[in-house]
Amino acid sequence: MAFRKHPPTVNPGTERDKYTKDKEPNIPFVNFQFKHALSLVIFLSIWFFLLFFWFPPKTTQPHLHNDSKITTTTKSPTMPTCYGGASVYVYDLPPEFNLGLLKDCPHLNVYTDMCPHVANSGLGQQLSDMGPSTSSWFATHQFIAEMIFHARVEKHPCRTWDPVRANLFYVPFYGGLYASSKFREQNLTARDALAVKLINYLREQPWWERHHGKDHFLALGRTAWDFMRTTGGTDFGANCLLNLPPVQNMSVLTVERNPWKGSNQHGIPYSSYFHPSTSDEMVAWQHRMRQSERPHLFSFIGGPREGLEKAAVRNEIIKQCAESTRCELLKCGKGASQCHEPKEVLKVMTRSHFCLQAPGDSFTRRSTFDSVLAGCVPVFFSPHTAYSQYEWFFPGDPNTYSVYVRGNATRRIEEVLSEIPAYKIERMRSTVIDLIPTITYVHPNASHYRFRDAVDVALQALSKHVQSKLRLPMKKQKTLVSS
Ligand SMILES: *[C@@H]1O[C@H](CO)[C@@H](O)[C@H](O)[C@H]1NC(C)=O
Ligand SMILES: *[C@@H]1O[C@H](CO)[C@@H](O)[C@H](O)[C@H]1NC(C)=O
Ligand SMILES: *[C@@H]1O[C@H](CO)[C@@H](O)[C@H](O)[C@H]1NC(C)=O
Ligand SMILES: *[C@@H]1O[C@H](CO)[C@@H](O)[C@H](O)[C@H]1NC(C)=O
Ligand SMILES: CC(=O)N[C@H]1CO[C@H](CO)[C@@H](O)[C@@H]1O
Repeated sequence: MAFRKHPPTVNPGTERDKYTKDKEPNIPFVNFQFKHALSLVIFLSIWFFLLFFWFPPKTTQPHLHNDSKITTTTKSPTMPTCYGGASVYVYDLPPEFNLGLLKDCPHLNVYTDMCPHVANSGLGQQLSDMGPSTSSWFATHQFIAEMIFHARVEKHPCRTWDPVRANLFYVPFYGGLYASSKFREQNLTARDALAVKLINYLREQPWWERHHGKDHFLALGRTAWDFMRTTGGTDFGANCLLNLPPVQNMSVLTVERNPWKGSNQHGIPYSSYFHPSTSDEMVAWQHRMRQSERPHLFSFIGGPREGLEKAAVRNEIIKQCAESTRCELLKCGKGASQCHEPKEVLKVMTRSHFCLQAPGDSFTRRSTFDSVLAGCVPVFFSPHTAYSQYEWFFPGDPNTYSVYVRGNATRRIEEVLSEIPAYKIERMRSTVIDLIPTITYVHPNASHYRFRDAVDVALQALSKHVQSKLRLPMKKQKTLVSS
């Protein structure tokens, strides 16, 4: 099944503690030797303090080498927590902008019936054959993150019902589903109608005025190209949502941002298939990925593309993988194929050290996130497949979690990968596995989950971003409330 994403019509050429201090001893009653011992204790304590501050223990994502044994110096909460001071007001939009669209689920995508995919708040159909913690695996559609995001934010600990207190205003428009239902609409006024209506609705809201919409945001499950129609280029069905002037004041979370014109766009992960409800399930999965036997050096899952210059590297990759004894190839064709079976996809990826991520119709791929979930180190052929996209989610140094191969490398991919020493592969894989919680969309009803998931990370980063954009301390914002 060809899920159409879009050829960006851009010219890359224009690119641009815990230390318990002994109880204070009653000094007059201590004998001489005790005093010496005391001095030693004090000396050692000071030394310990110095070491502690010079080499502070890492308090970021704990390194989990086994289930339930969490080695961290900060106590992790067991219950969902609002991190980073985001306070999110969720607009109660007229249903035509979100849930109402689902009534017509057979026609939300010109290529496929979306009804099974919009089920379970966008998680899709539950998978029964995924081993333990079966209730956390779903056949999640690649372009459905906007629904899952919405379901997560509705029950999120950062949600506020009081707009006065809010520092973020979430506009839960199912823009991706709307866009894909109108790809074949020739009348551009009709194609853009709901997007235009949404923005007019927003501008009439009292909370828009407070900061001219700068604290407002959208979350979209399709690529920015689907909402940035250009005049004069090929019409691939995009609407004009992200080109509307008021939207320039908002922040837009999208699975693929326009690296050149998307300064208000922020990449969020595509949703993979794992939506755990408890931390234990996550830790158990990470443990499984650390233990997984990986007989293949690399693998590729995907189909050839015709006519697209950017995808030329795909055909080369398929050829090289097919010719290599160290590569596992899961080729996608037309119609039903194993490469759309979550179980088959993950099987291939959990058996490889490296997973090739060739650009397809657009720069990014859901496969990048499937690969991370499988503990498989991603190999990129374009900087726009991840590096210029997901800065909130991936480490700043690409070499710590991925391999970059230049698009027209004349050397064989196998050669490049086989030169990477085993200890480096191990280190990268460990980083990748530590990233799993961050790129996961936990089950919207999860109540015993302590890691930060994709939505937690996005809300925290966005709230920081918006506050710096407004250049106002939070307290001051509250006094500026319009009545
Ligand atoms: C979450 O819980 C509600 C209330 O029990 C239920 O209606 C809903 O289907 C659940 N969501 C999912 C995705 O299972
Ligand atoms: C295009 O759609 C708009 C809004 O639905 C409608 O008013 C207009 O008449 C249509 N134009 C044509 C040429 O059909
Ligand atoms: C966008 O923000 C600017 C101020 O930076 C403001 O002048 C403009 O009116 C805003 N646009 C809308 C549609 O509110
Ligand atoms: C890569 O290939 C393109 C066209 O095939 C060529 O224009 C470009 O110079 C090549 N880049 C490098 C670094 O070889
Ligand atoms: C020492 C220890 O806790 N080992 C556990 C590590 O995780 C696996 C997988 O859940 C358990 O089976 C081990 O008992």
